Amino acid sequence: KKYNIAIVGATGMVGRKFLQVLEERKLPVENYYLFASKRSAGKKVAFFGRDYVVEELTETCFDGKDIDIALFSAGGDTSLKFAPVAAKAGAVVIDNSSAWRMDETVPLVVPEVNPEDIDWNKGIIANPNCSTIQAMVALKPLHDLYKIKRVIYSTYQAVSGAGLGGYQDLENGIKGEAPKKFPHPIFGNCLPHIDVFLDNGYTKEEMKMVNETHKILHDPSIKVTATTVRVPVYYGHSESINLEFEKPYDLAELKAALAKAPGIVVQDDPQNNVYPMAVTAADTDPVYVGRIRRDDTVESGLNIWVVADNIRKGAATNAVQIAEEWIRRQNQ
Ligand code: A2P
Ligand code: 11C
Repeated sequence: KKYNIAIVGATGMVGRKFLQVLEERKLPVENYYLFASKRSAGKKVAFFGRDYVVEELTETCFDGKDIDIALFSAGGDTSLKFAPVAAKAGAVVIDNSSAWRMDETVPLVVPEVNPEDIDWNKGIIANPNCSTIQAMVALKPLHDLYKIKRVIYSTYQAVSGAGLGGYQDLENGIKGEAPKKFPHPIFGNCLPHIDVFLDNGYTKEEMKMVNETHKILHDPSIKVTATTVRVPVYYGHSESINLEFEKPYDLAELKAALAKAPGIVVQDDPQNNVYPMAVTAADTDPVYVGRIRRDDTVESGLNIWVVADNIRKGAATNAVQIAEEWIRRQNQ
């Protein structure tokens, strides 16, 4: 069988990366349909060597198209309103926004970690936040072996995570212009502020990391805390992750487990200056793990450094991998 795929938000930053990733990975596809707002209706987008005309997203735009999979990245409000419309029209929606992630009827999936959750979808599958996705790929093999008791995330997140506006704030900031997207300059600076501040003093980004970790690992007992920071990097989120395990571990065995886990590339040769970096992770799909070392301040502690491209594995690639896994499960 060949499938019909819709891309909603096809003109956006993540939407365009959806198209690039779909071109790279060979999915069994009959037809593609591209949707965006009224502003883009009629625009032509080059895709698979031909021009696709962008259609306006409306209540009836999916009718009669027999769409099997709808990849959404058009903002939370658009997803809230239109994901159910696409699902009702018969598609499985893979939604990149935060709108549905914590809904109990919606699975939140990283294909290397919890692909089985795809099976209980009721028409919508959520793609996690970028900073959560890369952490989950790294933590899953360790949680399986040693059971994580506590996690401390400290992130160093690229401006592209905030969309085109974030990207431009860095680009224009270098030229001395004032920021428009961020409340302070990002060039030459670090902002301990991603998304909005909540009543508990944490940002929404920090609480996404806490809540999504519990949901994806199916374990609300893990103690999780986070500080998320915007840094002057274009692409690639970096994360210092401090872990405490229930069980003792052997460091060589732990490194070997990471090296053979799906989706991970270990880069850990500090003597030769080899460790994950945003500039080498940018525009690639793996999650890179390095600086793997014991934290001796607790019984069974570990520090790792985890880097991935936030627009690829953090968004488009993970969503397309969910689509691939959904197709695989349809044909089992
Ligand atoms: P458009 O280009 O027509 O505005 P980004 O995350 O880079 O800002 O991109 C957002 C994507 O979501 C774009 O493709 C944008 O389309 C689309 N989008 C935003 N609002 C809507 C809406 N109300 N209906 C449909 N698509 C929307
Ligand atoms: C950032 N993580 O880097 C955010 C962007 O919930 O999908 C992704 C927001 C989300 O700013």
